Amino acid sequence: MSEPSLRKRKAQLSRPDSNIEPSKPAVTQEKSRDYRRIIYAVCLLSVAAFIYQYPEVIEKLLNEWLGFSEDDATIDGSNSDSIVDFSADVAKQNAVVEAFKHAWLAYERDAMGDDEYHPISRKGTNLTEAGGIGYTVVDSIDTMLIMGLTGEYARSRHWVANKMTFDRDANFNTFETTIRVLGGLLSAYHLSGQDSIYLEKAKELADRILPTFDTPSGLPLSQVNLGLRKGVYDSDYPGLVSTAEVSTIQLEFRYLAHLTDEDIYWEKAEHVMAVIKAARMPHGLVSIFMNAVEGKFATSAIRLGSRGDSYYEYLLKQYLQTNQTENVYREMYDDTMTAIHNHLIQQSPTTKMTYTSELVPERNQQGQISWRLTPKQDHLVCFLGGSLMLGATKTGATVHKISIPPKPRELTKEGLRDWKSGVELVKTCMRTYDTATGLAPEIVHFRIPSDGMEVSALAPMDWYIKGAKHGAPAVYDARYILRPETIESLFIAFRLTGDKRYRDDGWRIFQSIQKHCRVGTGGYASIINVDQNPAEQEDKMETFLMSETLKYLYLLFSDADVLPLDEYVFNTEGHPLPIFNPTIRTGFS
Ligand code: DMJ
Repeated sequence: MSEPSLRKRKAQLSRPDSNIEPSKPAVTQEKSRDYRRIIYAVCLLSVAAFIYQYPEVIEKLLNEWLGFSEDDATIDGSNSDSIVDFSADVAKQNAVVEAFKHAWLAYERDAMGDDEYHPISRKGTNLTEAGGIGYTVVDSIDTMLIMGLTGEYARSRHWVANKMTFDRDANFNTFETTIRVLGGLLSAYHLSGQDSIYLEKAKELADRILPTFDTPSGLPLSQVNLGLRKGVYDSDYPGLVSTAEVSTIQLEFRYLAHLTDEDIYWEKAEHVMAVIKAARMPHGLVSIFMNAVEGKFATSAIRLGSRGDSYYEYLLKQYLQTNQTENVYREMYDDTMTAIHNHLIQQSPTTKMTYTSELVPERNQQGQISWRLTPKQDHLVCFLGGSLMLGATKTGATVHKISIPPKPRELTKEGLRDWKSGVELVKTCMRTYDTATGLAPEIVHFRIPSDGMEVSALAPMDWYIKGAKHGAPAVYDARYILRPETIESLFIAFRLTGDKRYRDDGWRIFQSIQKHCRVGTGGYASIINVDQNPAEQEDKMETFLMSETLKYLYLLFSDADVLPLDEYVFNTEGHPLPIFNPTIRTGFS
């Protein structure tokens, strides 16, 4: 019993008659009963008026009393009944189409068919001495189809049908060739209404890649000699393959298996996932390198950035591509998202920016390994915000059809966790665009108490570009190479919430690209230092500008009926592939 109530009881015991009222005359008693009735009536009327005026408060109290902890409000606190406006912003879409044409027409004029383009020198180059394989052309075709650029599309198709060849005796990166060329061909096949030329080429390319899987573990080698049809070890990392690379080919090979009815494509790619699952490390995260002979993780960093990123991305997308029928991917995804929250997701000390850190292994003199948490985040990680939000509405949903934006009660505890982290990560990525050019650097570091840095212009409150110094040559981390990840997340976030702020953010980035990366004579260049205005350009236009950055911007301003997220998964290079019900079942659990 609590102190005050004990005290009250003692007082009552010491005054035994205190509850007994002196008797009153009958008329007075009648009058006081009338007063009480009036007071009750006034109270009742007030309650009724309050309920009438504020029904939602009563509903909330009732829900709480009934055990529903959450009310019906949407997750961002907005009005759940408001109608989300998904109509296209045509003016902004047209501006993006104009930018695409500015990039494509310059490439077509100066370097048609070459793998890469250098807009300042107005030259093309190939990845190898043996000649090009259509990197830029194939990476751009589906964007032309989506944007309705019929002339550009017809010329590109003609090039694929008449000039493209994979008979090149040279080593190409297995993963890059798969995501850009195989993914591009498959997407073009679907979006063109099944033009068979693309499927023929896709099949030929996949057949040339298949020998890379002939390793003792079944993990594909990093490089492939397309002409000789042979897997090749990367001499920079003897015996090793990168985790993201081996686990980011599955959407492409599975879709090809579905289209051709040839299980071999799926079986080879799926086996990689079984090897990764069997090699699971205790915390559920993955190191960025694996041993191609043993199929085990090599002691190497754990991160969501380079060489790690798309492993996490494809866990979710493999589950989505198969129409959420393959539980093994769902389990791997859920397990991994919990591990990410337990080990990698952090908050900056001052303004509580959510970010992901890296775990770097360090070996002591006795040979024991400990893991150092490093507050470093690649721009590449910015895919994760949108991915977490999308995952929350799929593996974290309690209802079949989730609202836009979701309501808290429509998400599981983990779904809510992932949604909130996703929203926060998108905000963080946007804040890394707060630079002199309005463009984000390749790599940011977040402040931690032990960094011993003063707060200054170059080391502000929460994040900074490591090694950047006024007047000194720009560091590698300070570049912006036309990367798409933040825009990709903005696109997904907009589709899942209808929140206009995501469109506004995307528009801001687009305007900065226009201002600093656009080359007057045609094309777009990377910039060397995001904190230098006017920016110095670098003579390289990455192919993902046309396959991802401009495509996601266009889709951000499109009507939500264009490539709906319930019907498509985008491969890691931005190539949309349709979701389907698989006839081949996954053979591991
Ligand atoms: C793209 O080639 C792909 O998105 C890949 O997964 C990682 N990086 C680039 C774009 O930044």
